[in-house]
Amino acid sequence: MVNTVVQGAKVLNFINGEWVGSDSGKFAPIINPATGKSIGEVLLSSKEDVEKAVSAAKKAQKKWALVPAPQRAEVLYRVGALLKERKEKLARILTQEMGKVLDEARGEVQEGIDMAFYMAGEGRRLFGDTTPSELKDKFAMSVRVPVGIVGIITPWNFPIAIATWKSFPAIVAGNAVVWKPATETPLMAMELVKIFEEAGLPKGVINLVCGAGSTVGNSMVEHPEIDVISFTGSNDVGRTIAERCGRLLKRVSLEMGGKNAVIVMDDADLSLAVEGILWSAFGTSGQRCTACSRVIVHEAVKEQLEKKLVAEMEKLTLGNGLDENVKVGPVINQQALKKIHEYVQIGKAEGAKLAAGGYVLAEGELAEGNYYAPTLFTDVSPDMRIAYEEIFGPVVSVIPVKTFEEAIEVNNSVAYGLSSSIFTRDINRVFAAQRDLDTGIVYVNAGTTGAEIHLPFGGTKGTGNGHRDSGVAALDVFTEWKSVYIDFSGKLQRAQIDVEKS
Ligand code: UN1
Repeated sequence: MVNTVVQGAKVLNFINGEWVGSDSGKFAPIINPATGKSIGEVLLSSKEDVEKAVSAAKKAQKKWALVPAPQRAEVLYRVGALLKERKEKLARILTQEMGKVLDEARGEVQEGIDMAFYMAGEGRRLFGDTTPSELKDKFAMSVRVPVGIVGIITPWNFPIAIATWKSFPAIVAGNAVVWKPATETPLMAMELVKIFEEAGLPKGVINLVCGAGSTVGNSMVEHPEIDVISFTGSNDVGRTIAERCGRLLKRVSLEMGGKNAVIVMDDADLSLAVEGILWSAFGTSGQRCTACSRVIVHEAVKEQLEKKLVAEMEKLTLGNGLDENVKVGPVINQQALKKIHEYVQIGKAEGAKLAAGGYVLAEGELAEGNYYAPTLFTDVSPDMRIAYEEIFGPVVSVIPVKTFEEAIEVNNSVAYGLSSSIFTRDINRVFAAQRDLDTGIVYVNAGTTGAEIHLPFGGTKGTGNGHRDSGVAALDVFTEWKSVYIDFSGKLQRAQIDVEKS
């Protein structure tokens, strides 16, 4: 049993292969959300630190791009092996830093391991296309080339998995990376960077610049030598980044959350639906972009479903995620706790019925952490704010509907489009739903969470801007297409003009 207790950790920047401080001389505490206690501190960088990281990345990238891709992939295989070896230790640090329960922390590290081996395999593919030319004795192909320097900005809710979704494809494709992790979760960033270091990634290919607020992020977005920004985080920040990148003609990939629904039809296996809802709504305390925060239920099974749900919710144990019996951990910080509680007041004022939860755990040991009781609202209508705004906490709204068509319509009525799910045994509804649900991810007879790393991850509408993390699709963010024409006719052939003569 690995029993890592984190205390007094200090996270610095990693620039050009060295762990370094900043002239800012400032640090912020890292707080364990389960206890409210500081477990370390993280450097707060300045614009100059971003400059240093970019110049290191620039130098390193030129050489890295010339390393054959199968050799670049060897580093990722080693990263994958180290992640696997350290899975338990990393999961324990992750639980203490972010709060999610151990099983989920293990699952998150597993996503990183899977991503490492999957993207390492890409080192022997990175497929391009060959295409016939219009002209005789002319060869045409399109190849993927690295974009150059990639800026990645990652959130606290999946501090290691999302970092691997972004950095692994960027690195295997021949880019260098400047990475700003979330202020709340720099320990996982430090651990991943150490693994890159041990795996033999040349210096400067990955650079870590820690910070809080917008200083580091803004400097990255505005930096003329950072070619792409890949961001996962809040809608407000994402939109600001998109505006700035738009002005600079900088490619930007955004993933900004969801208002994901589970649809339960009248022919559903209700016990299975309840399990699916519990797992996807209260796992990670509802702090996943993919978390279920709406249940759209056919009126014929509404009462039965609600009863079962409330009964099962009462069994959920809240507490420190290091305890294997705990099912729901804390939320990330006091600010989040406050926001969740405010939404609960909004729901009540809007006339929704509070069927379970709705309070902060304010007594005993739990009062020291940021614990919110799993909460269920019933009799919610789609026009209430709790039904269409992202709460990012353990709060679910049950919305009754009369038909399958109405269920689809309600699902699609929100401004987000990340994930959705339907529980039904009707094969025709299954096919119609996978076509008509307008989200980037659709589940049938499963909750809204649990995306696998070899499929594209992302969504429609306010969730993003059309790009995808994960899967081969991620390479579209981190590569340029180059079209190459090789004429071996020995004469000047003029495309479009000489076609008939050739
Ligand atoms: C996120 O919340 O941003 O599908 C990522 C899931 C996880 C990843 C979630 N595999 O729930």
